[in-house]
Amino acid sequence: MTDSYQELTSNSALIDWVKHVADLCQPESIYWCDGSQEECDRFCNELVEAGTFIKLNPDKRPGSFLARSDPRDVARVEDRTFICSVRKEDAGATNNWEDPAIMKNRLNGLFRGCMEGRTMYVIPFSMGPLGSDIAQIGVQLTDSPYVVVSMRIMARIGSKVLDVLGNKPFIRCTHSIGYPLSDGKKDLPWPCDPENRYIVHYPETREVVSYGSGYGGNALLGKKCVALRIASVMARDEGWLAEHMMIVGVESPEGEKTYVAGAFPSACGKTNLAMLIPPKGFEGWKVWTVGDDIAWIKPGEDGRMYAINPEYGYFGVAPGTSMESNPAAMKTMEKNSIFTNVALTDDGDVWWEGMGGEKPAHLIDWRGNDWTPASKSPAAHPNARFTSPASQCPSVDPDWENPEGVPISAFLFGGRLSTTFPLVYQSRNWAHGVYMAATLGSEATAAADNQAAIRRDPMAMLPFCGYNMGDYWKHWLSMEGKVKTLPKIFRVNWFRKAPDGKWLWPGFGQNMRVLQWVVNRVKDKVQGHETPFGTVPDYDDINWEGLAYDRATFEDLMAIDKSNSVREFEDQVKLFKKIGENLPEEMEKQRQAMLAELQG
Ligand code: SAT
Ligand code: MN
Repeated sequence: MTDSYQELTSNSALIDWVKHVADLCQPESIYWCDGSQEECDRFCNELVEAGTFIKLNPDKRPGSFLARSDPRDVARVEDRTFICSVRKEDAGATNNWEDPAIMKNRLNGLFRGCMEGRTMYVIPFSMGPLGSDIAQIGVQLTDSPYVVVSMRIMARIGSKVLDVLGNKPFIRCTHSIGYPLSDGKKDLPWPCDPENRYIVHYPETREVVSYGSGYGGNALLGKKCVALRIASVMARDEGWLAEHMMIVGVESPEGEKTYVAGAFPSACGKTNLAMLIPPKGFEGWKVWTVGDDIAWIKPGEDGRMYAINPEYGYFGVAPGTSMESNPAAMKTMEKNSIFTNVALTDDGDVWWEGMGGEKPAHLIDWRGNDWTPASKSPAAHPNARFTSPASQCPSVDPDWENPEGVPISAFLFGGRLSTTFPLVYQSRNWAHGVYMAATLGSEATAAADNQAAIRRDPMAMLPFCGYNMGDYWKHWLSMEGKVKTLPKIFRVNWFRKAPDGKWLWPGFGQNMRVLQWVVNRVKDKVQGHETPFGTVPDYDDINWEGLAYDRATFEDLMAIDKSNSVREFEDQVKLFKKIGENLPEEMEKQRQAMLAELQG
């Protein structure tokens, strides 16, 4: 056995680790993935035979499949996600922590014999273009073929990764669905162990161990586990940023391209922004997609920050995605895609709520039951997903695989806020911008008193920062000393409402008007004016061609209400208290300055 491994790789640490995990998990066989199309087709056929996959109608959706998960395994499980740093303080107040020795012991118990009767797949993967200085190599061991074919879309996998890896160290990712086929036990279409799920990170040794779930970020370990939680720790140690950000290139009719990266908590239209189609009035403009979810950003030799998208595909929320809201996403998933927990049409295609058009008269819902428009429950699960190759995106940036990355000129941070926050404002300086990003959040519920409670989600990284949140903010602040030309920082809010509850801003493609202002600010082409929040556009600074939007509505959209704002800045104390001892002094200084501005 060992001999044949040595034909695949000379990396003896990798071979030893694979053998060690196999000894523990007792799989029936071990399979090293080469990443080829032939291999993928074979696994997809096996998944169809096992009942995990339904092959979609090849005339409608070539090369595509539908999977229905166990209804108990439908999303990331944050309460079962742990950062097991050596010191508890290094995980901080916003992460679950357990002593690594205790956790390893517990997981060893769960993993013992957990792959009996199954194949253990070895998936070498590269987050980032193969061979890029910014890329990182990991190896995932898993007993789920669904994970293998999904990872092949989401990351660059297979033999070519082993060639680049050589004898170098790699990020160890161990995954099991936790459903051994011992004593002739029958398999299920979606085997899992929802009672015992664990998503565990050991930041010091750059390891991930995941048990019991086959879904999304719980199981495709290159994504949130490696590219955010582990990478954020590497970034801290090495002086770069691993962020939960989309990346776009905004191209003017003159062909000038400005790259912008943006962080948004969930349900803020991040994917739509990443694939924005400029509206009427922006003829000759183009928005190019570099990434929809994650950005790794490093200082370049010219003193600017360069970003890559470490992923190879999109794992997007299907419900709400339509030809109106996001035509580029719809085109991306026309073929070679895996759909999970969407509904199946009678002609073998997919459907979900918010897809547009008429509701089909009959569907099979995400649980496998008959569904009609009279049914009470949704046909697709609200967290149903499409998994599609980024290369199929019609707006994919020609430089999306550039190993050097693309130069970032601006960072956007945006929550979903119905009051208080204007459409857009720019920070006064770097530290002020970091403070604006750290206090980011979305409204938790619509409240009666005109100001709902804000669920804070610093930099949209709350579930993804692999270390102490206070130290993470310090790391962001420290960039000022290290990077010559830092991106400018902006807060945006597409979701402000009038007192009568109507949206003040149309959003979607119209957000282009804001992107253009951001680009103009970065290039010093417009001034705007100062407010207690930061620099805001004047009405005449925005291109209104193609949109009837009057001055009075714009004033409402941009208005800064003193009492609401004071309440906001006072409310931020709760988050700062939670961060505790590791809170950088600068944060409280910024908060006090904002209050003073408002009250002055
Ligand atoms: O399931 S993922 O973590 O990949 C997506 C998400 O929940 O944000
Ligand atoms: Mn995300």
